[in-house]
Amino acid sequence: MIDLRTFIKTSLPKEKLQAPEGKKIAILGRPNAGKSTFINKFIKQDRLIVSEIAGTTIDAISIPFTVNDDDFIFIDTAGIRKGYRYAHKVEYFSYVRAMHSVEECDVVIFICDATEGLVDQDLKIINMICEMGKPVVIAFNKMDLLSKKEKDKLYESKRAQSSFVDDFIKLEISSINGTGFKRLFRITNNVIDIAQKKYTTAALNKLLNKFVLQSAPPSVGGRQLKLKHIHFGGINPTTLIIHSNQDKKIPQNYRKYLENSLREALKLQSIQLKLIF
Ligand SMILES: Nc1nc2c(ncn2[C@@H]2O[C@H](COP(=O)(O)OP(=O)(O)OP(=O)(O)O)[C@@H](O)[C@H]2O)c(=O)[nH]1
Ligand SMILES: [Mg+2]
Repeated sequence: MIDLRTFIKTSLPKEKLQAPEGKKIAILGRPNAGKSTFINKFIKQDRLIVSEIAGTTIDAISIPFTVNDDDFIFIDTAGIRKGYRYAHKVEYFSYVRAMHSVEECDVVIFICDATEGLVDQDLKIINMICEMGKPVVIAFNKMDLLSKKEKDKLYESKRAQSSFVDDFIKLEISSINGTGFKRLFRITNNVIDIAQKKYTTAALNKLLNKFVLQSAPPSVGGRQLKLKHIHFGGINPTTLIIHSNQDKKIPQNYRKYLENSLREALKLQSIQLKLIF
């Protein structure tokens, strides 16, 4: 009788399987938001199990696909529920795998169940992704279930109007119907390009000079604050380093002014920006 080890050895392909290449898009959200449904509909195949029972997906799964000869990979992840830390081992493992997918990816599409709106747990997950420096696009899913009035309410909630949520691109989709997909994909792809952009010192200095002219730096402790130059430090998060004559003493509101001005000029909506003084 052929033993199991020999059977497996002879059945496996001889060449090592190549890991698929392409831009990685991780799909995150709470359980039941419609993450797997979204991917299935997008790639027009029933690759992933979908059900109305929350917690269907328990491991991160990569799905390669191409659009106009460009390679991409969706990473489906398990929904992250409130209280996952204290939950069963399987759920904690699912959470760790989802976060590992964020580490690996170029961008996250955060799927929010629009019938429930943005809840605290959504903001918590988005915040964890931000702390890992990755860009996030928010997609309100299940829009087919919302009335006109409910759609308006989606943006009127306190959370949706917070300055935190304001920093992200928000789009509407229905994963059952496939509506909103083209726009979501085009914008997500664009976000990847901007998030991976490297900036020259010359271009950044030109911007800094403009901002300083628009609003002069204040005096700190009787000394005029001088911003000398700015240079690029890396991506994910987009890191910019500003040199001045009194790095420690730059007032918070002037830091915020520079941050907002840079965000706007470099079109960094949905992209994490880190300023080092
Ligand atoms: N009406 C409507 N239902 C949707 C839509 N997207 C998903 N659903 C339903 O929502 C339920 C959950 O979908 P899933 O794709 O399994 O959700 P998931 O986010 O992958 O969930 P977990 O794997 O548990 O994290 C299923 O019953 C879907 O049919 C949508 O756009 N419209
Ligand atoms: Mg799923």
